[in-house]
Amino acid sequence: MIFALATPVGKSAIAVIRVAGEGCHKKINSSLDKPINTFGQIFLRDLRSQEGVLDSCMLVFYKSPKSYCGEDMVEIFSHGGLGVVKGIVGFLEQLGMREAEPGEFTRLSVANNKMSLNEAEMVSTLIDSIDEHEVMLSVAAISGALSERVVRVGDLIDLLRVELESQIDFSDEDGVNEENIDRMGVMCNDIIKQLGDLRNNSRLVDDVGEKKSVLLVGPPNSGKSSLFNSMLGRTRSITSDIAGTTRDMIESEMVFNSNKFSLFDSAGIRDTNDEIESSGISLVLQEAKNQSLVLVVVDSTCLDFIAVSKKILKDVPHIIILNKSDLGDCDSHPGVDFTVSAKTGFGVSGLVKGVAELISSVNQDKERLFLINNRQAKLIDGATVCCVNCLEKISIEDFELAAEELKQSRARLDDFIGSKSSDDLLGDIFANFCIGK
Ligand SMILES: Nc1nc2c(ncn2[C@@H]2O[C@H](COP(=O)(O)OP(=O)(O)OP(=O)(O)O)[C@@H](O)[C@H]2O)c(=O)[nH]1
Ligand SMILES: [Mg+2]
Repeated sequence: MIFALATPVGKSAIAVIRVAGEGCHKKINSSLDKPINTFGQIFLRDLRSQEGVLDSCMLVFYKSPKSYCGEDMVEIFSHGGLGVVKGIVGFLEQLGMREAEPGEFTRLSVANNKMSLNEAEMVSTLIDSIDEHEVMLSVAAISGALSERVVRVGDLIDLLRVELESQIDFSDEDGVNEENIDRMGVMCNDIIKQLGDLRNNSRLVDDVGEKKSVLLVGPPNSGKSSLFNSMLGRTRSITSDIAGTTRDMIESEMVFNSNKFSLFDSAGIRDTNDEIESSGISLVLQEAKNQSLVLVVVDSTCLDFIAVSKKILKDVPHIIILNKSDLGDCDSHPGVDFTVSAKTGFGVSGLVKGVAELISSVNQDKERLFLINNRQAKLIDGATVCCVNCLEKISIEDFELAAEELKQSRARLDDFIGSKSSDDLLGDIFANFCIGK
């Protein structure tokens, strides 16, 4: 029997402790003021050790196979204090249970055929997701649609293998039938196309969980730091009328309508012969290339900077902001996207909204249906290469090698779903999970 704290360690309103394994219902029931004999419903009970009541908790019993991991399970919702949780954990150990390893519940779920390996991997991606779109994609990846597609391609591979094997058996006797070769070519091409579609419809998990970043750049004194503070709604960066006030990059986190991003204030960019300063400036420009979005801040004294920055930032998503509208010059200038005043707050809320919208659309290919990780992408790519090789072998009528390539391709799809995965591979994958999942 295993147990794990499923919520983070720390003071909180409630904590969730999961227990799994044969006999766990009986063990827990013997420690309750009144036993629970109904599954999938929540009950309020006192959990007692020999010393006395540990906590008054809510409990749900799950009967195998109808549980997250497919085994008998109990979920205990206790008060979230460190003392309470420590007491319950110690008590479960006394009952002979051991603490689960990271991802052990999900691993059991794969072993018990509750989910495929690729779906299990997406459970940890879902937990790492920080925006709604990522959540949507990872939930879809867990739901099984992708696994079904992969299984279907696997079935097509099996069909082609049967055809190929029969060619190997018969070609000696009757010679090669051109029609059969054509048909096998069509089948193989179809498999290659389906694998290609899968890959093109998938977004790589790499950037999931990575926070988006927004950088303010502009000439000295244009009001970058003032705007930075105004967007945050508090003073975080020092401002002054002395050019060159900001020296280092300053970061602050912003959340707007569930969009979370890091906002950076930077040193002013100016033409300079000073070596140290110019290397600082090229650092800012280099940084600018790695941002999700760059906000170029100018005022009416430095409108030339608009053309310069547009040239430098041509491959980076950016917007041009004309600051200090309160000084009177808020005529529309070509290339300006937002006119604001950091001093009076004019236009700042509209700017924040615009930035949040742009951020949530950057790098978000809404067309993509599936989310895959590097391991899964490599397997699909590998399976495709094998099929391309197979097609070539079919064309030169080397059916034995063609069948071998297909076997390799099939093995990769099996690894994708985890139907025949080794313990080592499973160990590596689940080591990255959180405890309690
Ligand atoms: N009137 C007016 N003054 C502003 C506005 N925004 C900033 N300022 C003033 O402009 C000066 C420079 O502002 P900062 O925010 O320090 O400018 P910065 O771009 O961060 O400057 P560096 O860090 O030196 O590159 C300060 O005196 C600010 O009070 C604005 O919207 N209107
Ligand atoms: Mg500044």
